[in-house]
Amino acid sequence: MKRDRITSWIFDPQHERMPREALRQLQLVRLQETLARVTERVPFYERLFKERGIEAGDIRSLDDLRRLPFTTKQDLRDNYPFGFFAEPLSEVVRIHASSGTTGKPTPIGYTSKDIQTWAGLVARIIAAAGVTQEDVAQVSFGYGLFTGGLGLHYGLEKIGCAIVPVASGNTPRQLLVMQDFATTVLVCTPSYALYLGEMVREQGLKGKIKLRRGLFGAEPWSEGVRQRIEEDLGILAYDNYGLSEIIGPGVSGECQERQGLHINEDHFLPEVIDPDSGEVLEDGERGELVFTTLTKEAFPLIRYRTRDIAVLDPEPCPCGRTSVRHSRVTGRTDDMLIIRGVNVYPSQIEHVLTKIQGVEPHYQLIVTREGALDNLEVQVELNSSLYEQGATSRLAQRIGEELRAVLGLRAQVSIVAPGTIARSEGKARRVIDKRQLVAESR
Ligand code: DLL
Repeated sequence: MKRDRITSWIFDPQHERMPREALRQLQLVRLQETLARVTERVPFYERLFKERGIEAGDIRSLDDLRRLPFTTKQDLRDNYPFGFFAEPLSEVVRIHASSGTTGKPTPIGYTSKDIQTWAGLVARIIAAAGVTQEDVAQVSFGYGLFTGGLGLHYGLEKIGCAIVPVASGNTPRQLLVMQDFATTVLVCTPSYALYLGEMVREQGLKGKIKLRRGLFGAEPWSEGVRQRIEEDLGILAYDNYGLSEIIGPGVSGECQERQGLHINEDHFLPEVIDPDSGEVLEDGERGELVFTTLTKEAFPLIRYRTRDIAVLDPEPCPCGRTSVRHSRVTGRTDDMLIIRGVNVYPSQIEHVLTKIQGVEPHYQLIVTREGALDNLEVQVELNSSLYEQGATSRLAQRIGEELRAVLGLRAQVSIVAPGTIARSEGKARRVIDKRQLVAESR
């Protein structure tokens, strides 16, 4: 019964505001248990620890974690499909897979307890964003191997929301459901929210919808995109982060302060490392997020390198939660483009574009190579009135100057007609790197 769930959904509420020392103690106990389990049950770890002369009992403090080796995506691939499972398939009740852009997807197993933990952690994040059982939630994430749809679904259900599992795609139907079912919470990728917001604006639907909150994640997005989504849909938008290998959504999310994403630290132990040297960085230094799972049964991972770039902030949050926060994830180490020797993240370009009045947050980056020289083309849309006024060359020049100031790189800016850039229903594909296509076709 829905009424029963209202009181029972709160997941380990004492952990969210636990004094740091007690939280660290809990992490240590859970880490030691996890190490004992993986040494016993995952041949990869058993072998690796043996090679390094490490025994599970050697890890006596959280600082000792640094002695353990990292786990990488390649390790998961090398043990495809089920080599990292710490439980027999008879104990596994669900298998998702990470969205492999190249090659085979990585299967991730969950026991029944993992599924419950996951729902509890997602519910925490949703509640921190101010969603309650009174809400009607439209889940416009894909349901399937991707963890977004079912992950958010189970968390919302735990809170007691009325869920509309519309899944991704079919935008006219999304808009219909939004109006007729009076949905109050939208759950999808920020790029799809941007597209839905554009449709709401263009079709003059804002007065006909009841949305009040948005839970967006699964890809990087900028403050500029947040503002645009909030204006178009009349909502407050919250960022949430996760990755399939670690659990899916539910790793971290923003509270009402929206000053960083609280990590569910009683279940995931975070570190930030220098992606080149592997050295652990101080809090406040930007680097690659690394997570160790502390309670996962079927798919525990030790020091998993996410390739996601962020900064950890241990300062207490005014909301009272004691967990460490991380900054927005601005991109992945493997999203970084190297153009004429300059490192460029697509998120830096988005940041520049969304700050210029009249420029729309719809863009695509096309990288080509002529001879030995790389060329970056930034295709971008203007709002239709500026476009119709023919302000294109003036604005293209201004965008080019601002990009040059930020990136230290000359880019070719092409203003395209409104609506030309493909809109995304899931994770946006912003970069077309034709250099790779040439290399791959050889
Ligand atoms: O995207 C899990 C998820 C679903 C998170 C729904 C939040 C909401 P994967 O498909 O395995 O899992 O992709 C994980 O997506 O390593 C990041 O690069 C990126 N990512 C996820 N959330 C964010 C975010 C899901 N809030 C990969 N900001 C991660 C930036 C994000 N990047």
